[in-house]
Amino acid sequence: MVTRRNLIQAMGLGGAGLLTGAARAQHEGHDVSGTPMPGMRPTHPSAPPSDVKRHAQGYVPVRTLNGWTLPHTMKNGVKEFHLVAEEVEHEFAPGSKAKCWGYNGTTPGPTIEAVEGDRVRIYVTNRLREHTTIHWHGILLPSGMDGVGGLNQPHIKPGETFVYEFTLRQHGTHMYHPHADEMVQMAVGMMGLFVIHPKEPEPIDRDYCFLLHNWALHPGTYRPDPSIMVDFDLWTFNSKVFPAIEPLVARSGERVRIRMGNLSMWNHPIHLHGVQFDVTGGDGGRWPQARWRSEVTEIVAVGQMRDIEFVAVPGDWAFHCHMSHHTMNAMGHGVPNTIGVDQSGVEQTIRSMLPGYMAMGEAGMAEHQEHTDSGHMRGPENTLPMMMGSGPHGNLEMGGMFTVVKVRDDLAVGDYRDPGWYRNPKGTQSWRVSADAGFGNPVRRHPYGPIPRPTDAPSPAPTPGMDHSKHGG
Ligand SMILES: [Cu+2]
Repeated sequence: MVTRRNLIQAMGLGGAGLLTGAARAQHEGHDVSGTPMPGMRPTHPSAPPSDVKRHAQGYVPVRTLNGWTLPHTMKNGVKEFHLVAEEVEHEFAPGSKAKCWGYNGTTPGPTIEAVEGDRVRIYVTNRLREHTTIHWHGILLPSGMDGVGGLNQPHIKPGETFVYEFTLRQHGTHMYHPHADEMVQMAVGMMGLFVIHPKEPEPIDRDYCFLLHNWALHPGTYRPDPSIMVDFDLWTFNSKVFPAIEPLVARSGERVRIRMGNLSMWNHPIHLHGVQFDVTGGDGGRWPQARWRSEVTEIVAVGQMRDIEFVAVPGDWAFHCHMSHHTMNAMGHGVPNTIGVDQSGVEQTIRSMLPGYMAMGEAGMAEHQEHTDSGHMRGPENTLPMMMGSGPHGNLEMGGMFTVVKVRDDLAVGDYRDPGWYRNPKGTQSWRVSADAGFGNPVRRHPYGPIPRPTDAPSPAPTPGMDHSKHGG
């Protein structure tokens, strides 16, 4: 069987398929039935609510990346939801589909959205061929509603429907996932977000959320392998990889929150370019401001939730996991290191045994995307190239947990459509000044020789009247 470990060895650092351009966003179920509320722009974290469209209960509905919000019905003051656990067909990006398990037709399942104080009743129908349960991760509830199969309740057998009912006594970012055959059911995509808004409206203009996950979808296969513990093939925001992850769009000056939950097997240091964000909360709700931390990278540990907030600054800003293998697609950790190796003599020999073999990687791996995008290097079917995606200035050479925060001055309130690429104002973009590698003769150090020191710099004159003996020289 071809695994991620030996894929690139077999292909000579090759990949498969062809994928450029941004994926289309799909949004359903966003219930924005409320009336606009007047007020100032909430660029200050404690500013009054803005004029964004709010739900009748006062909150700005969350925007689940590439996902959707589960509609509910009201029954005598109780919010009723209905989740269906089932096998689903899923596309990570054009070129890679899989048989996954999820809820109501998707992985992740739809986001459940409610307000602190709401009473919720959630039906769970099991259309899998094995039993399941749902655990409401981080939510304060009676022990018998906690969803651990065998501990808190009998398992939900195939064909059965159970009901969970509890009152929401908190607000914050939470998750739901099975607590039955958990290793398998989570590895193949069963998960979802459960967002509880506070009763008092928060000064947030755009409220994004997604789940971090990893998948062992070995090259050439269609079912994620649940037995893998370390060496995963795909790293996803809401079960999508770059460039199929939709951008996070905002208008300049808007206050943006991004809620992240981690149901993968790794911790992910999530990094945002362009701003210093505040880490403002998680499953404990929006923290008091004294507890906020200013960061540019925040680790979202396994099983954790993290909320970050920032005021949007115009531009196209990369937003990604900083584990550099997590911004790649199917690749190999066991690839021989060919950087600096002249392979010109062996390419023909190997090609006689492995037709189509290409010697690559002598200068680095960036050429990988050119070979796969151009289509003259093909790998196993249903397998994404290691790096993909192109921007206005060339290939991005990314994959996995990467997308772009796109901030523009001229967006309408509540417009989430992809605005295209940012046009840098004149004089604010890096430019080429020379094509000569010897340009400028900058100071360089020789690895083994004496360290060059500026010999002609005047030694600093002692400050008159200062006694240096008291300062140790
Ligand atoms: Cu990561």
